[in-house]
Amino acid sequence: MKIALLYPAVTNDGFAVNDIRPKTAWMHHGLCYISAVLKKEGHSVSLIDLRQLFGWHELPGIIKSIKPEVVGITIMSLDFDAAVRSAKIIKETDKNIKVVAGGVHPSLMESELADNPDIDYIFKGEAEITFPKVLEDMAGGRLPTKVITGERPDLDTIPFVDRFLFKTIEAPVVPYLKMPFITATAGRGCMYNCNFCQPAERSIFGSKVRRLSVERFMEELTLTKDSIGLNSLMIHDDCLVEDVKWVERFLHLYTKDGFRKPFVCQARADIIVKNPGLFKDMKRSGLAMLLIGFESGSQRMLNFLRKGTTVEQNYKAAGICKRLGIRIFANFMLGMPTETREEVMETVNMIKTIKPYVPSPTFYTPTPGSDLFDYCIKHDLSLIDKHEDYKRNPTAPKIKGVDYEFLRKALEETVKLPLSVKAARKIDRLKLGRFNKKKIKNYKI
Ligand code: B12
Repeated sequence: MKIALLYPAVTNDGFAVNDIRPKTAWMHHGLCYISAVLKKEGHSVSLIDLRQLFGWHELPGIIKSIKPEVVGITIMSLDFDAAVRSAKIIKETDKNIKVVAGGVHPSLMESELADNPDIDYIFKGEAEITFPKVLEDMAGGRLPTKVITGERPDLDTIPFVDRFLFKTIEAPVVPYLKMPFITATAGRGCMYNCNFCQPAERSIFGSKVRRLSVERFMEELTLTKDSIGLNSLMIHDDCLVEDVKWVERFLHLYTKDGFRKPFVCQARADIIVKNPGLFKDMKRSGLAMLLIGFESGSQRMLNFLRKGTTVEQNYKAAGICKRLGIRIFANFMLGMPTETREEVMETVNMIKTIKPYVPSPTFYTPTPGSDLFDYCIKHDLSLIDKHEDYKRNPTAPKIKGVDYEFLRKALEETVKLPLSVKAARKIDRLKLGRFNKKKIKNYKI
């Protein structure tokens, strides 16, 4: 069959601007996995990446030129409006095209799409096993039920992600990482229970974290290195380091196979404090930066968030990273329900003390499917009335009763970086600038 996969992520990124289509943008791993299985089954797959369009006016022409029988749209909560607008345009262009909505938002908020006449099927959960069967049914004239739930695959048995689906080049998360930079997922799910996320992740990926075997993951990296090149790597998993044995084996093979390329991944403060030796080994094998969910400098708030870490661990973990020379990308939130001004300032002081290479603040945003989202609804606290407000950037107010003027001022203090960090970032930017000019023109995908 002729399938088009549509990535509607223009809420954050916007359409192409200034008459230039973006050359760099990250790929969507969910769509790339789907593309890989569908191609393996013999389907023809194309991508409609809305970020590459100059505006909505281009979409009908693209649909007419591809002439897909099915369009699969992936939807994060913030991109809901762009996704349903795309579905409407697709149906107006050709009402015979079947539209399937999948991804995080349809998996968690099926009811918001149930009555939408432009969405034929709502796909919940993972797609690799079930979506091809749905297409087979459609091709054979058997109509699937409107709501479909995907079976969870054994990750070692599915094809590698299709790294050629997206035409953009992935740009490094921070300038000092060299291109070709690639993103990868080694597993799915998260064993922790933070209330700002769970049980959403469990309901999509199950309660048990599944990871590729290290051997299979290395096979994927080797293939990537040989086909598009690999000079730095970001592993997207929610918490890669939760499985210490997996990481140890990974380090062993990663260095043995001669990679030693800088990589970054996410971590938690408690794991760093409990396993400093692991992080020393990671640094030796190329770990360049850790994205750490510090979340708050207030113990009461960490408990309220069910984070399972302590403020003391936050400080200690930062100290360990500093000693090992691992840059810190610090994720933290302000404006949670019940948070006091003093607690906000505890977070500000923590970040000022940690002095991360990248301070990454968010205004707490209740996201569907999480217990804290339900709490906000129950207590009538949510100010979110448009899907686009699900973006977590510290811009728009999210929670009733929170003094956002105060938060903005508090935030200004956390992003005032010390001179040493500013200088390091400037040098990194200069290095990247030189690299871009030299290499990007010759970079073929
Ligand atoms: C990597 C990542 C990113 C990366 C890259 C995103 C990308 N383009 O892939 C970056 C850093 C850019 C990012 C940004 C954001 N992210 Co993010 N991100 C993730 C993360 C950690 C991994 C995503 C992933 O690759 N998963 C693995 C793949 C295989 O799973 P998948 O994409 O869900 O796809 C499978 C199924 O869902 C399904 N499926 C998906 N699409 C479709 C479509 C069809 C047709 C079908 C049939 C099936 C199907 O099949 C796929 C294969 O089995 C997830 C957490 C997580 N564990 O998933 C958060 C997550 C998706 N992000 C989240 C958020 C909130 C954001 C931001 C909004 C944050 C912000 N800045 O405000 C932005 C928005 C980005 C945008 N749309 O513009 C939330 C989404 C919550 C929600 N309800 O929408 C998550 C769930 C984190 C969380 N627990 O809160 N993110």
